[in-house]
Amino acid sequence: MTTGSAAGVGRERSLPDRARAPATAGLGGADPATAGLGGADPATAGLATAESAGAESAAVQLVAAAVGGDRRALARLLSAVENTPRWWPEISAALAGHVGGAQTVGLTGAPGVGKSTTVTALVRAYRRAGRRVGVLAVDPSSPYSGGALLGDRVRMSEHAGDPGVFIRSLASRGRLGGLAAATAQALRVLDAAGFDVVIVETVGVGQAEIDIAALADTTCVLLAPGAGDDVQAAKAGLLEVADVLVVNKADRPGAARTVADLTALTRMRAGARRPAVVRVAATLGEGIDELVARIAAHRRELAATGELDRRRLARAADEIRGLALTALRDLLAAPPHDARLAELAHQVLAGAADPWSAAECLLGDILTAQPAPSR
Ligand SMILES: Nc1nc2c(ncn2[C@@H]2O[C@H](COP(=O)(O)OP(=O)(O)O)[C@@H](O)[C@H]2O)c(=O)[nH]1
Ligand SMILES: [Mg+2]
Repeated sequence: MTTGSAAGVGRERSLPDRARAPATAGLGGADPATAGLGGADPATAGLATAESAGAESAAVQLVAAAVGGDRRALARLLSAVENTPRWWPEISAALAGHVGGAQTVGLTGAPGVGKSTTVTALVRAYRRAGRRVGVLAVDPSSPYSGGALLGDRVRMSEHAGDPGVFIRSLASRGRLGGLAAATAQALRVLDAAGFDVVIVETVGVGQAEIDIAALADTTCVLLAPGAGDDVQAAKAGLLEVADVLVVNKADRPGAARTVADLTALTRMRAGARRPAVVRVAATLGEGIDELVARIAAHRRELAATGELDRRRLARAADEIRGLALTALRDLLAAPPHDARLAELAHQVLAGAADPWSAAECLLGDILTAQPAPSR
């Protein structure tokens, strides 16, 4: 299903509970209360720089345009998210009220296991079902466009010009809270832009990538037959985050063995919910319908058991904690608290204070100097 016109794309999502707040309602564009999180940079006034007083900030305008289906605005918004963390407070304030409607799916696994190929096959399947799909590739080594790997571009070119598909590679430039935080913001942008499904591809090589995988409602961990991939994944903690285990390259020898090994491994998980194990040959499109069905079943189960809300709550709390810690760290490094810190360090060295009471002192100073914004 294609709408043909970019303006129509925001209406395709059929979730009934999706209350679309007016784009400008209650949004804290240039609210000084948000300035603290953005850092002490005078440019924090941010996207609003050239705006006249009382006008909507550029962030609010950009979000409104992206929510309305403007793909160029969406691309610009994602660039702002990627490159300019100090704008996040304004952007995320403007996004509030538009998010929460998308189904998010994470795909992770070792390089070369077939994530991009599987994403492409999933996009095709979701489009056939009339669903609008956003893709975030958090894998600097295999960008979908503008990068080194021609293969990915060629495979994805079948979706070029389809207004129901939006694909974006994310480099690791987000500084405020790191790549996982930048990805969380980008996910929120695609969610607000009305995509029914948002897929995040990330290379499963470290804790940061596992954190990113955990951003999704449903996390698929991909493995390929042989090569001890399953053992590696178990070591990396990847199996722990798997809601669905995908054995890709099932056209290769050893797939049945890998499926059996993984099934045995998941049985050893005491108490925890066991992930489904799905056989896929992404290049041939085999097993993709079953994968789509397993992802949907997992998501239904999450919603039915209340686990979806629990996960989203935990994620929101994590994010707030991360932002608060970052803000606190920034405050510590900035005047006058850095000077106070140096002074306290001298006192500790001279034996006039101990580190614990000095820390309490510093924290007291910060809290009295910067009362928490009340909104
Ligand atoms: N034989 C086989 N090769 C596959 C399959 N899926 C992906 N590949 C190949 O594996 C290579 C890496 O795929 P890619 O999707 O880029 O992996 P990623 O690094 O995990 O994103 C490519 O050459 C694909 O054509 C499959 O199901 N069977
Ligand atoms: Mg890839």
